[in-house]
This record gives sequence, C-alpha cells and structure tokens, in this order.
Amino acid sequence: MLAFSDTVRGRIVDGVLAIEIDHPPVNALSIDVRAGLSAALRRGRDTPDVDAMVITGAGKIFIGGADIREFGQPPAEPILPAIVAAIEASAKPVVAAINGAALGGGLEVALAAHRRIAMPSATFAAPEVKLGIVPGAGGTQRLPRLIGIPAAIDLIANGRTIGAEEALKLDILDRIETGDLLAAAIGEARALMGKPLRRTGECQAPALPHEAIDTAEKKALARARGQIAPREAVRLVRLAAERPLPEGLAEERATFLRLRDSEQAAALRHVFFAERAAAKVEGLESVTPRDARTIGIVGLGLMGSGIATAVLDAGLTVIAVEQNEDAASKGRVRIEGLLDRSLQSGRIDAAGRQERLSRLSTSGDMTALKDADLIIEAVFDDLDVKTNLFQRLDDVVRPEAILATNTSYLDPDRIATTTARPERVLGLHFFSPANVMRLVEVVRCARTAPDVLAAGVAFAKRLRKLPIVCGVTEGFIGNRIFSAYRREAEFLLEDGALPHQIDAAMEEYGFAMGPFAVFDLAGLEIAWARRKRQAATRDPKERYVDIPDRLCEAGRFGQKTGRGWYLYQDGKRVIDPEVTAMIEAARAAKGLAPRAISAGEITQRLLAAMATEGTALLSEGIAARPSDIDLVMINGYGFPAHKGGPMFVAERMKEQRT
Ligand code: 3H9
Repeated sequence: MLAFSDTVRGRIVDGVLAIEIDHPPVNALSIDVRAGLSAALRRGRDTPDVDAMVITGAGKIFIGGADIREFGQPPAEPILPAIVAAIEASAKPVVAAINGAALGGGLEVALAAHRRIAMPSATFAAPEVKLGIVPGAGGTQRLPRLIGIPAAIDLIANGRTIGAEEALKLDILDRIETGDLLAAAIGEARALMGKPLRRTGECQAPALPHEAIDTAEKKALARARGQIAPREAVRLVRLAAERPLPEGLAEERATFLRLRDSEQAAALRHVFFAERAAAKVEGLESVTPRDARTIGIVGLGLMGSGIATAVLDAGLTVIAVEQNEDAASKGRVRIEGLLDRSLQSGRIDAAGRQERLSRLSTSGDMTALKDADLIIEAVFDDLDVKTNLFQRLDDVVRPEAILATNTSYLDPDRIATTTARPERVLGLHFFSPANVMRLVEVVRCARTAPDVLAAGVAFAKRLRKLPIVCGVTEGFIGNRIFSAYRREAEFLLEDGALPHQIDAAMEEYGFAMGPFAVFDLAGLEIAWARRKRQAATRDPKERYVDIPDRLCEAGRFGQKTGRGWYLYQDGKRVIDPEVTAMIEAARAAKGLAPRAISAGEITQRLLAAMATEGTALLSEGIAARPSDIDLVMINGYGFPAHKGGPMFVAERMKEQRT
C-alpha cells in the first residue's frame, strides 16, 4: 500500500496504479487530498513500474467536490485546476472509476480522465451555481466539449443532478459496470495502453444547434432570478465553442475566484451549512426515532392529499381517512390527480403511478387507522374539530402510534393535553402544495417524547423534505415572521407607499412575489378572521392598520374573487385605482400625511421587521438558531436563497456597520 497523504493512498495492480481517495464523509477535495492526488500522479508519471492509473473514491461517494469550508480562505497549492490538467495531460492512461457521487470538482476530475466508468448508483452534478459560484477546474470548458453546449448549459446553469444511465446517454460516461468496478477500471486502463488517448479538452464543442442553445439558456435563466452564477455559467459554457481551451479555462478561473468572494456565494454557503446544522437537533443525538412506515392521514383536502402524495412518493404506505366513503373516494381522486401531474411532467412513469396507488388505501371509517404508525391530521383548522378528532383517535390507534397535527395557527399543546398520551403528540406543519414544498416545521410540544420528535424529523427527511424543529407559538416560526412582515408592509401603506411599489421593491430584491401579490394569492379572508378574533384583546395603543379590513368588507378577498390588493383581469394583475383611493381615505381618516418612500427604505424596513421577529423567536426559545429561521423563510416564504435569509442579512449589515 502506498500512502500519498493522510487521505490518498494507492496500490499497484498489474502495472496500474489504483489511487483511492479516502476522506470521509464525502471525499471533498481538501488540501490534503489535493496534495495526495498530486503526489500520486507524479508517482504514476515518473516510475516505470506504472503503465496506467485509476482514480476512485472510498465509501459511497467518488468525490463530493471542492471543500466548501476552504472557500473563505485564499486558494492553497496545489490547486485543483493544476491537478485536473495533469490528469488530462498524462501520457499514461487515466481511468476514473466512479463509485458514487461525482460532484463539482469531483466531476471535473472525472472529465479530465481518458475514460470514465461508473457503478449504476453513481450520480453526477456540477452543483456550483447552488453555492453562488461556477465550476473552477475546467467544468465549463470540458463538459460542453464532451456533451455539447445545450446539455452542458442544462447541467451547469441549473446544477441538476443526473444518474448513471443519463450520464451514459449524454456521453459523460463511457460505461456502467455492474460487477467489480475497480477490477473493471484496471482492465480498461490496461486496454488503453499504447493507444491514442481521448483528451476531453482536445475535443471540439460544436456551437450548434443555435436554437437548442438559446432554449437551454432561456430555461436556465428563467429560474435564476437575480442570481449571478447561472448567468456567468451560461456565458462560460458558450465560450467553450468559441475560444481555445486555455483561454476558456483562464476566463473560468477568473470568474470562479471573483464569484467565490461574492456576497451571493457567502449567502448560499450559509444556506448549505444551515441545512446541515438543522439536521442536528439538540437532545436527539442518541435517540432512536419511533418507527413510522405506515402513515395515516385524516382529511383529504388540498393539504391532506398533498401530504399523502408526498408520502407515497417516499415509498411508504398510506391509510387515508375521510368523514365518509364519498369524501374518501373524492380524496382518492385528488391524490390520483396529483400523481397524474407527476406523470405528465415525466417525474414518474405509468408503472410508478400504479405502484404508488397500490400503497394507498382510503376509507370513510376511522378504525382503518388501527395499523398506522404515524397519523397526521389535515382537517379544518379549528380547535374543537381537532381536539375532538384526536380524542377519537386515542380509541382507535395503537398505544405507541404517533399523532401529528398539521395546524398552522392553533396551539398544538392544547390539542395534545386533551389526549390520553400527550407525549406522542407533535406538530408537523407542511406547506402547500405539500407534495412540492420542501419545508416542514416539526413542532415540539411541551410533552412530546424525544423518540416521537425524532420520528417527526426522520419522517420529514424520508419525504426528502427539510425539517426545522421549533417550539410552540402562534404561527410557529414562519407564520409569526410572516405576520411581522405583513404588519410592516401595512405600515408602509399608511406611511405613503402603494402595494405595487412595495411589491416591486421586494421583487427587485429577489422575492418571486411581493407581499401584496402573495396576500392576494393566498386569500385575505383567513387573516381577516384572525384579526376579528384578536380584536377584543388587542392593545388599543398598538398601531393597527385597518385598510385590509376595508378591502375584505368590500368583498375583495384576493385573486380568487378577481379583486384584492390588485384587480385581476384575464389572469393579469393590474393596479386598481379603487384600492389606491381606499388607502388614501384610510390615511386621511387617521390624519396621516403620506410621504415618498424609496425602494431602499421599503426593503430595509421589511427585512428589519423579519429579523426583529426572528430575534424574538430565538430569545423565546422557539427557534434553535438564526440559520433555522433563514431556512424557514427561504423554503416556505420565497425569501431569495442567494440573500441568505433575514437573519443572515441582519448579521451582515451589523458586521458592515462595525
Ligand atoms: C466545487 O466543487 C468547486 C469546483 O468546481 C472548483 C474547485 C476549484 N465540502 O450533506 P451531508 C459535509 S464546489 C465540505 O449531510 P449526505 C457536510 O457539511 C463543491 N464539506 O451528507 C456535512 O458535515 P457535518 C461542489 C462538505 O450524505 C457532511 O459533509 N460540491 C461537502 O446527505 C455530510 O454532508 C457540492 O456542492 C463539501 N463539498 O449528502 C456538494 N459536502 O456532518 C455538496 C458535504 O459536519 N454536498 N460536506 O454537518 C452534497 O451535496 C452532499 O453533502 C452529498 C452527501 C450529496 C455529497
């Protein structure tokens, strides 16, 4: 065994130097790995006992990319582009034996090899844009030379992950090996000896077909809203057809280094590590989650059927219950409809749809839930309805079964305390549409048992969602911050801004929709009902904006009624002078003189309102860390990921001031 560094070793088999990267958890290309790879390549190049080389990874990952933790520091030698260049230039054949994920720099290492073979389970991605950067070791120049410009734009500017089959079709891979990968790679390397080597960088990327290139570009940039990296990625990939390799590589490197130090990259790195931190819940480190394989769902409206679909997508069994057989079969039709949409979009095939439905049973009888491990209620958001339901469930379900409420605003502790076993109750707050939205707030009630909470987290992860654990408060993390955001947006109206000006400022900042467009989409009546409920206990000294009440009183409930903060004509959102007049009248009634409010002030005040509420949630112990709040707002409320979330923004502003 040859040790090239602490994380890279090798052995010579039949004249082939098999180089293995062993750097858990993801074989990231940290300085020690780069040093080891460099040394291994030199050893392979300089000694006559080696005729060819194979590069592979230990464990389930080939190479997880550059070490993201090193991004805050200046690049240290040997840098990855030099290693990649050495692989490609090697006179002796180099084969990449791809044993798992080949991501970012890992894909770039593979692209530089003279042949690529992979296990069927291998995956491939250039996910750099998700970190606010572009590939920095030749990815934007080599991938298009191998697979053409349109396909390279699709992969690099979207950061899309593909499996081995697709990689083979695209020509990223030369072969999929179902047997012994390393032995096969050694065989391939020997077979290449003495033959002309195919060097990716020497291939010609055709600048055609123009239409396909433009379509790929448009598609990628449509999703990129405000993000710099996808735009730069497209520019660089196009260069691959226009400029010689060294020029393209130089431009890529300069862009990579510039973006690596950008504010957007810092924000997206924060999001990456925030997601990993969220998975670690204090107090659950050594807790084994209670089993949750058979999932009961009560209520098959929009939310319940969405949750059921997400559970079926995750390969689990669903027992769905409605008030009677008729409602149950309507629920089944709704779930089938959601699966049909997945079928139409190509996400699943007909067999997959059928297989999912074979794991679904629907019933109008509550006793069908007797075998469920976890029961999620998604019924009407009313305390009496929910407590009554949970009490009935107590008599039906197994004693160790978990009961979860999907309430948005009610107090889950009040629901829990009415049951026989409050320790098995928790909140699982999904976001609509539940089969699409990634966020799930996992609510720890006062008496939730640790293995029940752990089961909630594990279940959400099983659904490939992002669980954020939080404590009990009205609206949990997301809706509480959203209420503060709403409040401040309403203050801005009274102070002088109009809905479309506020929306434009937030959309310019990076939100897909401004707050008033969102209110109209969601409907204004639920917030109105809440305000009416709270009216009796509201502090009269508290600033209260009654414009939304006037809108509701006028029957303007948002998009579904064709009128809300805007007027909806032929599906288009237009400014409504009637609303402007209502706002002006409300200001006049309070004797408020409107003033011109800049877009900068609008974003600054709305961001500050979110951060202030976030700080309150932290001090109350509702949220465990600021980054959890950022993730909630990004994944549930459209906060632009490339800004990092309200808490990250507030922290950066504080740093800049000091
Ligand atoms: C790049 O390559 C740039 C190049 O083009 C240019 C170079 C010049 N670095 O996600 P997990 C940590 S950009 C450092 O829970 P999984 C992670 O923080 C890079 N650390 O595991 C966590 O640590 P902890 C392009 C990393 O099995 C632990 O590993 N690459 C890195 O669910 C486990 O992570 C990417 O963007 C890293 N690259 O998923 C890939 N990756 O335990 C990013 C992970 O302390 N990574 N960690 O919390 C992933 O997508 C997933 O981690 C992966 C494994 C799919 C690999």
